[in-house]
Amino acid sequence: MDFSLTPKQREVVELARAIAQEEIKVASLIIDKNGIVPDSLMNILKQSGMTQLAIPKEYGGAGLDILTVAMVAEQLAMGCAGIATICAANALATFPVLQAGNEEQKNIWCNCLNEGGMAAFALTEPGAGSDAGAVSCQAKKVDDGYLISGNKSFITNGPIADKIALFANTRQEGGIRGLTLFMVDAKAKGVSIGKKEDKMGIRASSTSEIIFEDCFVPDSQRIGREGRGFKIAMQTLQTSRPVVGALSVGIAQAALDEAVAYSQQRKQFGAKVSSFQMVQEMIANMAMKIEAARGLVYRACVMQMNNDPQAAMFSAMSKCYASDIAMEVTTDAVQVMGGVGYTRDFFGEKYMRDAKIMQLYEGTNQIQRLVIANEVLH
Ligand code: COS
Repeated sequence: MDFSLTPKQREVVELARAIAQEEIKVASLIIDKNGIVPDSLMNILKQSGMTQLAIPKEYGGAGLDILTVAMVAEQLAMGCAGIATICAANALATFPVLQAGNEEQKNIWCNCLNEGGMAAFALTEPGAGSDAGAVSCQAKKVDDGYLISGNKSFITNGPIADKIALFANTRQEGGIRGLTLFMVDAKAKGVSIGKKEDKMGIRASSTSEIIFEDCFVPDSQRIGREGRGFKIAMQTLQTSRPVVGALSVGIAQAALDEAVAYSQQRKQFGAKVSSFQMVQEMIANMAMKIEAARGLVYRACVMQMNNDPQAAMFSAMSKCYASDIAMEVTTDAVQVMGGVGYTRDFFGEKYMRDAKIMQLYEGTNQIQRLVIANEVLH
């Protein structure tokens, strides 16, 4: 399988690496503490195209394929997984619009992001997490449009979004056959931001409730047919899950690099701790797991690009495996670093906190295993 990039794609990945190392990583411990991303850093992300990763050439973007998007996400996560999540969430919200929107809708959406706008993917609700079909947010048909009412929760980019890819139910009785996608302006009347979450990790990324109270959305902002929303959401998550895998690989690689550097300067018993075989065993295992995960993530991306019939399973596998190893590797990195890794003055414990969400968002790893088992058993 070919993971090679064109010179242009390689340039974008290199740019992401430079931004991650020179602009993001240096600021990330402070951002992690106060949860505020400076405007200057947001501007760098916007001007460099990092918040528009999913936008095709014909809509004014760089036209990156999903493999390149994943490689960029991996690099950004090596700087800070919270910042990388801000960019990845814009892509997640854009995928369903590109998948099911008409020309006008795609143009409106992409122009907004190209001009520095931010986006949120609003599927989850207090009562609809893993059970995505249980969405109760209602879209009631009225003349020329819909009145939307309901609460969305744990929405990444919620507080900073300009555009919302919103899944609501056009059937009063609920159920997946009523799920419908809308493109909603975050400043529209009847849209407000509710509770902002105080999270364990990825603290650079803001997460909140979004509340809809009789928000009028015109017919022209319904994306796809009524009742198509569940399939659009599933296809979107299938596309995006390898990107979560890539974020996980980035966190794990950063943790390994940190642990290696520390082990090569820390001395105990008169020798560098990297010279001890028990530490070497941990380092070797960490490196092996990261390479296995990276290979699986890249493979899942190429399978999507080739419309391989097993793409959904590999997407789930890549997200599940990479996030599980990110948790293991970051935990071991703290172990190698000892007490220092446990303090907030160093990156070790941050990587561990950031890794945890990768096992949870865009479908818990239990859900990924259901998708995999379903495919293997049928
Ligand atoms: N692409 C396109 N369509 C898909 C699909 C995919 N990857 N996966 C499923 N579908 C379609 C199926 O083809 C089926 O359509 P038909 O009814 O026309 O046959 C429909 O969706 C229902 O599929 P299925 O019966 O497999 O769905 P389930 O209700 O069993 O639910 C899970 C499947 C549990 C896998 C799904 O609810 C899920 O992914 N949940 C996690 C949601 C999530 O990730 N939440 C995180 C919040 S978003 S950040």
